Amino acid sequence: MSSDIESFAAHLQSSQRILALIGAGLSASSGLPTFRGAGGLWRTHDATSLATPEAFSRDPGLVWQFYSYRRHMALKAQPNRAHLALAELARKHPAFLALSQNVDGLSQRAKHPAEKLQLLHGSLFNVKCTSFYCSYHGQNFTDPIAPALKIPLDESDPTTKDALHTKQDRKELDIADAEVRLPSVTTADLPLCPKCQEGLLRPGVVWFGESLPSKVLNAVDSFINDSEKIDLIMVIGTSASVYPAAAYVDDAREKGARVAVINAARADEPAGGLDDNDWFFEGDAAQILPEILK
Ligand code: BJW
Repeated sequence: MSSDIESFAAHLQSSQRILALIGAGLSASSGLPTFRGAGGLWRTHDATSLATPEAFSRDPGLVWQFYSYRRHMALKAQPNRAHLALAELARKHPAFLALSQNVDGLSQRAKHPAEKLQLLHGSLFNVKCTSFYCSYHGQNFTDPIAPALKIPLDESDPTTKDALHTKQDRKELDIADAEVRLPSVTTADLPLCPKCQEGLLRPGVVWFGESLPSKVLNAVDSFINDSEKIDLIMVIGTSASVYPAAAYVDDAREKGARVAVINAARADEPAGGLDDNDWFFEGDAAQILPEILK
């Protein structure tokens, strides 16, 4: 295992088919929390425990508050230098595909070409109807998606009451903090399907136990299996602990790919471990990617 930028750059240069498996660490320096480790708690809830159909059935109000908060944070965040570097690689390389587990929309806002980006776990800005009888799927960027999900202003902060401060300047309550009171939300306050007007809308993300979109699975399968060889897979800012995403690392290896891991923590290497032939670049993806991709 090496951390030699020159040998990586030479391999990148000669690579004909390249994959990148992307995770939450890519957006960490844009200020968005990861799922596991420090920052993986939303109030008292493990973030992954809210990402299940069971959690939504049990308490749709709480789950919508979690997702509405994340939509708000993602819209306020900016793509960082790693999103931009990957988008540039995607624009200039004819056979590059990014497999993103992220739902925050930052790669799209960095102008990553849509045909070279597969969203494995959906998007915070997709919504779908939960009614068995309705097939509505749509996009929705309205923040908040329903008035009751608006994040309250911090009334104890002087800017809130100061008429000279614009709306944007005013400080909001940090509802991710368990010490801050969460406004009560009932099912009647939650967004309804615009098509059938009856079913509750839910976030268009892939929760545990749900299948990834078949269109996405087919596109990834074609990229990996329609050719004899993959030259390189970059594994960026992900714990590579969620399937089927994590299995793409081994699939690419089986097609001959060399593996380059870019991660803030050396302990978070892909499940099968690293080979002598792999690279590991330890640190912030937003700093490392622009350096190794230039
Ligand atoms: C930095 C950094 C910086 C930080 N710079 N790095 C095979 C074996 C075992 C189990 C299964 C299996 N196949 C399927 C399963 C079940 C399950 C699964 O994988 N379970 C595991 C827990 C074992 N998978 C599923 O249920 C999937 N569905 C499926 O397979 O359907 C068919 C089926 C169903 C049932 C049974 C069998 C088959 C669906 C998975 C959906 C995952 N959904 C979530 C939520 C999405 C919506 C949302 O965002 O809320 O996706 S969970 C969560 O984890 C989210 C993420 O995309 C995903 C991965 O997390 P990620 O991105 O890797 O984040 P972290 O926090 O884990 O890691 C961040 C990394 O960044 C760390 O390494 C840091 O060190 C690093 N870092 N700062 C660089 N600045």
